[in-house]
Parts: sequence; structure tokens; C-alpha cells
Amino acid sequence: MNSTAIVTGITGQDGAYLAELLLSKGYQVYGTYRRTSSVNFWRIEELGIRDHPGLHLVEYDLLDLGSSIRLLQQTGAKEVYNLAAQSFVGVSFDQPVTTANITGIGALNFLEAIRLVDRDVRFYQASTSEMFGKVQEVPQSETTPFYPRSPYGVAKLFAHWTTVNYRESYGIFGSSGILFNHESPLRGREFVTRKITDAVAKIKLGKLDCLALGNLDAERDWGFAREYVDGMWRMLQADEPDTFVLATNRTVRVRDFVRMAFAAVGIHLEFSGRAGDEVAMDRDTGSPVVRVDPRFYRPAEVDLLIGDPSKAHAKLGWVAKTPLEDLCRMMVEADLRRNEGGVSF
Ligand code: NDP
Ligand code: GDR
Repeated sequence: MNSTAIVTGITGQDGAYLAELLLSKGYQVYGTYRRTSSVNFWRIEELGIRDHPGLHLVEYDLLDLGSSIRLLQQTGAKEVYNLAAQSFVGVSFDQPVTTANITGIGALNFLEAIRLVDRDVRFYQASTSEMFGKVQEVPQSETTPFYPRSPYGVAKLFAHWTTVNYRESYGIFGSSGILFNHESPLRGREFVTRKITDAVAKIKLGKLDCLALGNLDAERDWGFAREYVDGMWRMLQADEPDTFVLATNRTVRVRDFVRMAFAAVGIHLEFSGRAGDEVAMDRDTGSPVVRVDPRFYRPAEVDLLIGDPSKAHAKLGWVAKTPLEDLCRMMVEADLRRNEGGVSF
């Protein structure tokens, strides 16, 4: 077996965990990052793999087809995990064209490079439950119709169908993982779970008074990222390329994740006020610790996500294991440690 893999988006949450997994299996990992004035490697540093001899960090521009071609030629990699994307749904409404290019065309570039250089390369596309968008049926599975609700979801749908099309047109082993939300202590702070756990830590330590959030009633199927990257790897080891949902099959409101995170530091909440103007008080002190700020609302929302992962279970032996309560506590504890140490990314 050729155990060389390319992971685009090595500086992100999933890129870091996937690199850790592949290195533990003996792979040579080429992790791509984009050129910026100060590159951010804090996640691979936190996992202790930054200086691993099997990890090769390469600068790469996903909008430049030549970059993808050269990367394939120079590494001889037989597996590509395409994780790089403008992945924040909120920002995609403000930067729709950039999002379409990076999140949509970026995937096409890599598939095109595979078509030109080596059609035996296996390709994983990081698809998303955001493609389901407006609720058509629950739980959502591989056969649920798509109805994206954001420029991000639309761009991901383009990349998803491009992957399917290259599979059917050119026989390329392109698999698409429709992953529901997955979180961890390495989650970016712009995403709601980590925004909450970081704020809970700061409020507990007296560094912040109140957390401002948007829609508290959205429901999400949240799992642990470290388990989801294992699912990505399994997809590329399967006999056939295919499309798989990875999810926990449990959905929780943002509001209940807020309660859970505060409860992890012994703060119990009392919500009051009308939708759009709500406040949550610390039940013991009466101080407001959460308030709704409509600035964080999105022009169109995805109200309810709950995935049916039974195909991944049956065909890949994959199952989500970590309960959200444990994941939430793990994230709060990591944020307490970071904030106590004075460093929090
Ligand atoms: P992150 O936002 O943590 O990481 C995204 C990665 O993409 C980072 O390495 C980032 O680099 C890189 N990137 C962003 N813009 C560019 C660009 N212009 N050029 C090159 N690289 C760029 O996302 P996650 O790790 O959470 O997610 C990984 C993938 O999975 C993404 O494609 C995401 O859309 C998708 N996904 C994620 C889910 C989740 O719940 N986490 C669920 C379903 C799908 P930089 O550090 O420089 O910004
Ligand atoms: P999502 O994740 O949009 O599902 O996309 P995010 O954590 O950003 O939002 C989840 C839900 O929480 C609501 N929300 C807030 N969200 C943020 N970010 N900040 C807030 O203050 C806030 N208040 C309420 C949102 O409206 C939403 O309903 C994530 C990303 O990782 C995508 O890349 C991935 O494809 C999907 O998950 C699956």
C-alpha cells in the first residue's frame, strides 16, 4: 500500500485531527496551508505533531490548478483529503463569491488535477449537512433531497456533485462525506459551540461578563471531530467510492448547549424575555450572562439537522461514540486551562 496522503486545510480543526490519525497509521502526510503573513499552526502544535518526521507542511493555493498538479506529481500521494474551505456559514453571506471560489472551485481544481495526473488517486470531499438546509425530511440521510440555505451550502453542493460527476464520468475514486457538525477543543472560536465554551471559561474566571449570541433555537447534530476524521479515512479504504452521512442521530438546541456548558462550571441559567430579546441570568447571582444579539442572526437559517448514519455504520463500521455532554465538558475544561494560562486561540 502506498501510504502517502495529501490533506488540504491542515491548519483547521479536521486537518489537524486527520493528520494525527494518518501519522499514527504510518502515513507520510503532506499538509497544505495557504500563504499568509503569519501562518497559524496552533492546532498541530497542541496535538504535538508539528515536528513529526512524517508530516510535511506545504504551501499551496487551491485556486491554482498548477499547484494541485504539482502537488500530486511531487508527492506521489494516492489519497487526497480535501478539507480546505471557507467553512463559516455566517461569513459566506458577506463573501459569497470568495466562498464559491474557495469552497466550490477549490474542489474542482483538485479533481481536475487527479483526472490529468493520476486517476488512481482516491479523493475525499468534505461535504456537509448544510447541503440539506431547509428541512425536507428527518432524519437526513444520503437519499434526502438537498436544499441549501447559504452561499456556503450552495458552494459545497457544487463540490459534492462535482465529486459524484468525476466518479461517474472518469471512474475516479471520489467519495463524499456528508458530515454533520463536529466539534472539539480545536474548533475555531467563530463557531457557536467553541464561542460558548470559551465564553463560559472567561465568565467563570471573571474575564467576561456576558456572552452575545444569535439564534438560540437552531437544532444541531453535534459529534466529536476526532471520531469523524476516522470516518473520512474509512471512506477511502472502502472497496467502492460512495457518499456517506456521518452523524450522531441526536439533535440539541443551541440554547441547551448553552445550558450544558454553563452547568459544567456550576452556573445554572434562567432564560427570560421574548425571541430576539432574550437574556439568561445566573440563577444564583441574578447577573445576565447571555443575551441575544440579532447581529448574529443569518439571512436564512438551517433550523433542524439530525443525521441518519446507518449506512456508514453498515458499510464502514463507523459509529459516533462521544455523548455531547462529555464533549461539551472536554471543551469547557480545555478553555478553562487556556484562559487560566492566558493563551486562547
Ligand atoms: P476549519 O475552518 O477549521 O478549517 C478550514 C481549513 O481551510 C483551514 O485550514 C483554513 O486555513 C483552510 N482555508 C480557508 N480558506 C482557505 C483558502 N482561501 N485557501 C486555502 N485554505 C483555506 O474547518 P473544519 O476543520 O471544521 O472543517 C474541515 C472541512 O470540513 C471544511 O471543508 C468544512 O467546510 C467541512 N465540514 C466541517 C464540518 C464541521 O462541523 N467541522 C461539518 C461538515 C463539513 P486557515 O487556517 O489559513 O484559515
Ligand atoms: P453551522 O455552525 O452554521 O452549523 O456550520 P455554527 O456553529 O456557526 O452555527 C450553529 C448554529 O448556531 C447558531 N448560532 C450561532 N452561530 C455562531 N457561529 N455564532 C453565534 O453567535 C450564534 N448564535 C446562534 C447559528 O445560527 C446556527 O444555527 C458548521 C460549520 O462547521 C460548517 O463548515 C459545517 O459544514 C456545518 O457546521 C455542518
